[in-house]
Amino acid sequence: MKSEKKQTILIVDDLPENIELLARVLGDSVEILFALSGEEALRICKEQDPDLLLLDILMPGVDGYQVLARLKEDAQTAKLPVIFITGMDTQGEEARGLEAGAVDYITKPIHPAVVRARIRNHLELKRYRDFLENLSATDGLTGVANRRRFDEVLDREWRRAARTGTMLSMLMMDIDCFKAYNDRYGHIEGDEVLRRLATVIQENMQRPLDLAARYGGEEFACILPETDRDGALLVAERIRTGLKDLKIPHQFCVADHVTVSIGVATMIPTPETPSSLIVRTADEQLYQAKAGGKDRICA
Ligand code: GH3
Ligand code: MG
Ligand code: MG
Ligand code: MG
Repeated sequence: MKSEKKQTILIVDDLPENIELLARVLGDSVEILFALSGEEALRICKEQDPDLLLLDILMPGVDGYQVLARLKEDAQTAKLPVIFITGMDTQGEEARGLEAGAVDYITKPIHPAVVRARIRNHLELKRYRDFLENLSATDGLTGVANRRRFDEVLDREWRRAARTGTMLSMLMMDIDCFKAYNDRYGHIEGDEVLRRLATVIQENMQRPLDLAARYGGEEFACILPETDRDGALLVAERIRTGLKDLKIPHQFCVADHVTVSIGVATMIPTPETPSSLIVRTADEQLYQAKAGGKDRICA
């Protein structure tokens, strides 16, 4: 696997000495976070998205089983791998822990070499899962999100904006006269144009929640949560000029260079309307931009 980024383990135990012992066993090949209670653990899981949780069962307040159950209830944390590390060493307890959804069950006192090996194996699985998830959501040619990921994120952001009553914007972009470009310069050069536009788009989206995706062949889309019409127009204009300023020669279009037309849609979603409404609206605006002469933005 390529990714060399250190993985993060959250150790949860009401006794600091247990945390220290485990941290020593793990060494510095991983980032370590810790929590002294179930409540704190749940908060850190939401905020920091660790790769693996080492979870004590018996703790005052929210115990390990409750932590696991609550993680499973929340889509954001449901898939986080949890290993119980506990003094409860009967087979009945072990079965209960694994049935509750823990990926492993380790009893105290721990054997450092065994614990280290088990954790390493689970981290390896997590790394591979992340790799596959990322692969299945990424467009192979340009590296931006693919259509599947776009649909997922749009749906999530649509529902979130409906809940909070905030504005959601999107851009639909389509390269101008791209068929002619391929015909004149070849598909390899055409692919390079798609990559360069993807880079321009990514460079011009600044907020962490913004998403750039390849919507179809030579069509890209951006989801801009909590962004009003003016904000969306600003992003669109930066992308339009950003591509044009690359001055990629194109003899057979409106300018002498490769250009893009962009449709902008902004709305406050309601729970009754489907998220496809914003796509349709952006599409209509894109059509207007094409009809108006291309290399422009309509909103
Ligand atoms: P318009 O200005 O109205 O958008 O015209 P257009 O020629 O760009 O639009 P049209 O939809 O007729 O053609 C889109 C072209 O995009 C057709 C296809 O050759 C090209 N295309 C789609 N996907 C890819 C791809 O992955 N690589 C390359 N090189 N070209 C692609
Ligand atoms: Mg305890
Ligand atoms: Mg098209
Ligand atoms: Mg086109």
